[in-house]
Amino acid sequence: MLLTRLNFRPVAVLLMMSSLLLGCDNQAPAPKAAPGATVTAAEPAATHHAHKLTDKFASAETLALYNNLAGLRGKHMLFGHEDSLAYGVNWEGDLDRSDVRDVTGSNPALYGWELGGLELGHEKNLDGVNFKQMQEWIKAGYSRGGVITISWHMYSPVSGGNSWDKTPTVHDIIPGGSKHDTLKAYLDTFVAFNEGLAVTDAAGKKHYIPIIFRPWHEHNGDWFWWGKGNASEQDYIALWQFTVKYLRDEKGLHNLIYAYSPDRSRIDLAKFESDYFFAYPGDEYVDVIGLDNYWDVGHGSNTASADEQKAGLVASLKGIVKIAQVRNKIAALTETGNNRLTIPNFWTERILNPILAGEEAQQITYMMVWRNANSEREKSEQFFAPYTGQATAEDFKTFFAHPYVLFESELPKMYQ
Ligand code: BMA
Repeated sequence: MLLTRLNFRPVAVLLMMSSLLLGCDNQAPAPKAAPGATVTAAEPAATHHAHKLTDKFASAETLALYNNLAGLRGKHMLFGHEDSLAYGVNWEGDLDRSDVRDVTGSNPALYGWELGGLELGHEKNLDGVNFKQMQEWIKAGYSRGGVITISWHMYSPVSGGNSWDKTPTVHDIIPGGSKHDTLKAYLDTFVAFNEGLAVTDAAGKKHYIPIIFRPWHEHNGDWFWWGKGNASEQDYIALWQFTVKYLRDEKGLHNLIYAYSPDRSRIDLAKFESDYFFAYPGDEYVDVIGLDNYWDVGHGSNTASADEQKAGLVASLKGIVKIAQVRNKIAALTETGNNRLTIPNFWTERILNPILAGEEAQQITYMMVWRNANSEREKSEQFFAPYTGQATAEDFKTFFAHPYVLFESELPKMYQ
């Protein structure tokens, strides 16, 4: 409507164009194209200037995604699920199925995928997901308008152990370290994976699927080799900054939105900000002010009452929303969930109602629950989204039906 009116007003159009140009952060030299890497869209999207990404050459689609997420603040939150299309609690091998869709009729709005094992040249990730198939699922989700986020439980380049192996590693893989080249080679496997995420739109333009990239997560916990106690704060920051600079500036990846995600269980709410900023890489290297919070939603080791936990969830979300607001970034509950969903009415009682109770917590842009492990193959019960017949399935439908919560079938266009 507005644009149509402006079309008949040349002066208004000129004014609009000049303010867009003035607003353009396009003074820096063109990005260095990586050898062999086909890089699209060096120019920032002309129509979106509300927010800046750490990558000033982010592709138009990537910037649009970020700004569209920002635009939903306070009105909607995307619901996400890890490995949603790959397997479910009672099924595996279907190429187009999801426990979330079995229950609600829609796929999640956000798909989480995990790279652990890619760096070793494995065909499948640490949870048995085939990487080629993962690329297909990523493309399928994107083509339906869904949003993609990727994490990486990387094996240690020093010990060869998995990410829970606490062998000190970080100091050796940052610039100047004896295993720095191994880190580069590991990151190169993601560059190659990303090459498989190029798509051509209806107009014949090639671009890369925007990805919310969430490396080195939960670093304030001590359970990963990049975590507190296993790496110094300074080395962690160097690792994060190198990762961004390498992928963005050296390899020319311009489809990444960088998400930082400490763990709530190691944050004291009384000093939220100082704890949250433990080893923070800096505003120039972070786009999403994230938080992994299993603690306040029924974590087995949390002895606080349900009401105290709800208050903790709200306070922690307020904390990230405030941090994001000051920095003109977006906040997100990057991981959450109640393993095996033993809490009655979990979705409304422990997630939706607390988030909607005040104005601040509801400014988060997305939440994601972790995976529904296939119980037969993994010989374990681990799931965070309900499956058909699961005790919280009905409550999940109520959650799904609430206008605040967006699933894939309800998403507005996120890439324009
Ligand atoms: C963990 C668990 C593990 C899994 C890992 C990586 O939290 O789900 O079973 O291997 O994430 O996805």
